[in-house]
Amino acid sequence: MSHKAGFVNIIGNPNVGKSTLMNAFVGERLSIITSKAQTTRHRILGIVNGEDFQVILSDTPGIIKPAYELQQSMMDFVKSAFEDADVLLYIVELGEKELKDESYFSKIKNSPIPVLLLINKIDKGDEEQLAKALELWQSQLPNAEIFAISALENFGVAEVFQRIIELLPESPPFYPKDQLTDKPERFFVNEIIREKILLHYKKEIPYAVEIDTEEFFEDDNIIRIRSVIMVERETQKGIIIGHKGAALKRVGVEARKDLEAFFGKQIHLETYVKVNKNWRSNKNQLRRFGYNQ
Ligand code: GDP
Ligand code: K
Ligand code: MG
Repeated sequence: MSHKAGFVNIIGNPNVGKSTLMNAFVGERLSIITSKAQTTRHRILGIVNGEDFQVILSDTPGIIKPAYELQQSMMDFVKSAFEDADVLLYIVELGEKELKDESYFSKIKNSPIPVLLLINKIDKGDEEQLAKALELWQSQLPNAEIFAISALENFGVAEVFQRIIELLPESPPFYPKDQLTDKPERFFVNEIIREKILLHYKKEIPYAVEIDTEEFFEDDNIIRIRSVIMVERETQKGIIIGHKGAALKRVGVEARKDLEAFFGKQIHLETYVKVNKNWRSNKNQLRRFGYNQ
């Protein structure tokens, strides 16, 4: 029997729905999703296995102009998304005009690999808006195949997936057929906690936070986890903890619920907050948190 396998890279502006789409393909919450830009910091692989195919999707941070070292390293993940792909999924949302960084746009335009342009969030608009968007993108990217989808409502997603499989080369699988992602368990713990921080704290706080899971110990019926919430300044530590510890407690309770759903096991989660001055600008620190490839 013939077998197809290959790499599919998902790119686009912040907040257009890249992580939502990846999760819709994989059927699991691999990538954290919030309405804030820069939710996704790393490149994450999601693997979809069938009897005669293996689709390896990679979710990337949205395209931004780097302002500090962490952002620079996030953009390196985006750059690598142009390499080694068999299919490129370029996501825009209904009403979006153009890519914020033009150099990427010309890369997509001149891409030697097939580009599927996905107009996402069509649940939010009407037919007139969609017709306008189709016209705009057909003229902007004449080489791309265009699909209208709603990643959130799982509309049109199966059609895109079907087309991806058609475009993949004949190849044996690259990963074991029971593997879902390339990231270790601790990575998902960090991400689930970071999602709660993004949801519950304002302004710059989430961007000053990194999570480091120091302990992940799996027993027969429970997983014991200890994670550090790293901030840059003493004042941020106080904000994270909150009045009588209430804010941190909420993060812990919500993260534990999600962790139990993710791992399908009872979770004991311990979190504490530590100040690590200027970790975002420190190359060694960033490497430790997995940002340098
Ligand atoms: P990313 O930054 O490109 O990875 O975008 P996310 O997947 O994190 O999604 C950003 C926001 O858009 C979240 O609030 C999602 O729930 C929302 N979103 C994603 N896809 C859709 C969609 O098809 N329809 C609507 N209405 N919202 C969506
Ligand atoms: K986002
Ligand atoms: Mg994302």
